[in-house]
Amino acid sequence: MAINSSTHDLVRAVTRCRICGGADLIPFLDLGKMPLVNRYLTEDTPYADEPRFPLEILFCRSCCLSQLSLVLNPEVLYGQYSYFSSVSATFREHCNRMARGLRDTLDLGQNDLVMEIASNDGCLLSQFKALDLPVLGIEPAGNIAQLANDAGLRTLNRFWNGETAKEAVRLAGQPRLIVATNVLAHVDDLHGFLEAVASTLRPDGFFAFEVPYMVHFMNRSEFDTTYHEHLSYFLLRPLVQALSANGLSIVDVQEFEIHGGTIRVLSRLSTHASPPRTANVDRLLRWEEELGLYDSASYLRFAAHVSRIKEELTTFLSALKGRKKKVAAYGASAKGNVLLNYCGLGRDIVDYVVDDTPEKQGKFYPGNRLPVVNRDHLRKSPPDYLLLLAWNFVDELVHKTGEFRAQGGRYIVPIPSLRVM
Ligand code: JHZ
Ligand code: ZN
Repeated sequence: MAINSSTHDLVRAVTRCRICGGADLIPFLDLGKMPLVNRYLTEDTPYADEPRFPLEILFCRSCCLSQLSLVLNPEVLYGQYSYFSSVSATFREHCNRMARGLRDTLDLGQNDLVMEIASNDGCLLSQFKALDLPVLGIEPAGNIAQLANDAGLRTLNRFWNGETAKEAVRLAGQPRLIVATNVLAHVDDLHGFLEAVASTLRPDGFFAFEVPYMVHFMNRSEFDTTYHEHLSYFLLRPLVQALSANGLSIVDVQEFEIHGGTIRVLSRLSTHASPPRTANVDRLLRWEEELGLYDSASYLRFAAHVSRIKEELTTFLSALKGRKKKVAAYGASAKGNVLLNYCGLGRDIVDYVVDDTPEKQGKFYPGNRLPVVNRDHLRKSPPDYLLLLAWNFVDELVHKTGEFRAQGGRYIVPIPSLRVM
């Protein structure tokens, strides 16, 4: 879908909390007007086709859910998508462990269907399939669903909702496990989404999902993970409330380092007699409270900290340019573009962004219009410094750029705070 009429891109302004319905929403982080950071441009994309929208987070004082102040049209954001989960070896490994872990914990067998919501290119689903479990993917991006189907992973090209759920059951039967990684934050109608999950699961079924954890967003200054796709920023407390409102009970929660700090929540139907939730659940809830994250004052301090990060990074990069140093970036992540646009960093500072995703190469970052190129550029036009925009994959990126490093190249890691290596 073309993006040229900004009124049709905007669905609504948020005036009530998407979980509790409360209207006591406190704005705490305003990143200004931001383009759609996952909508890569071609050289001749007119500026008029590059709309910008306010990017601001609100904190709900009733249920503690942080959420964007506006909602954009999901068809515009996800009809075609340029993020392919399988590009990162670190994430592929994470998916491999997740599939084996859930298979073992839930004792999944050949009659237990695994359904994945927003299955992307099948990075996780292929791991379940490799364990001989029947699988079905649901993925709204046409280009990505096609790719998964071509790879032999049966995938419905749909957004997840009650209708899709019925269609999925007609096609493949009721799932014993529904998985969803990095998608709950993208969903406006969270209750509709969870209700459809609860009505689809087998009575002995489980719903396991992963979301970036708001504790780390705050503690590690991950403000650049704020973009128009990420409608919600989750603590465990509002998640427990949303699950329970839709007939689901939390069983366990685990923490992982992936994507800057993620929680995996395991839940099941509240009607199904189950053992009490693990101690992890209460430990994290206590932690959130001790950190002051149920109190809006903590959030108001955060914005000042974000301004300092901007100040430090831009001062450092300007000084490098003053010394005629060449700077490039690695990892054309969505968050990387938020960082660049928020800090006002453009082609005068950063020459290009390397990314291994073929669909991003040859395109341009929205906003600053930095060219996205393949890894060969590091050799053809080597920079002195490489800004790691996918700071969540630092080890993998450093590992991949051995030649750059061997020739004296240095890395700049911007988050949680400026680090040069
Ligand atoms: P990455 C993603 O956001 C996607 P993004 C999504 N919006 C979400 O919710 C969050 O994660 C949690 C590239 N790369 O994952 C691939 C290489 O080129 O940090 C990506 O373009 N080579 C659904 O986009 C980018 O970097 C590599 O070796 O903010 C990473 O993007 C590796 C490791 C990555 O986040
Ligand atoms: Zn709320």
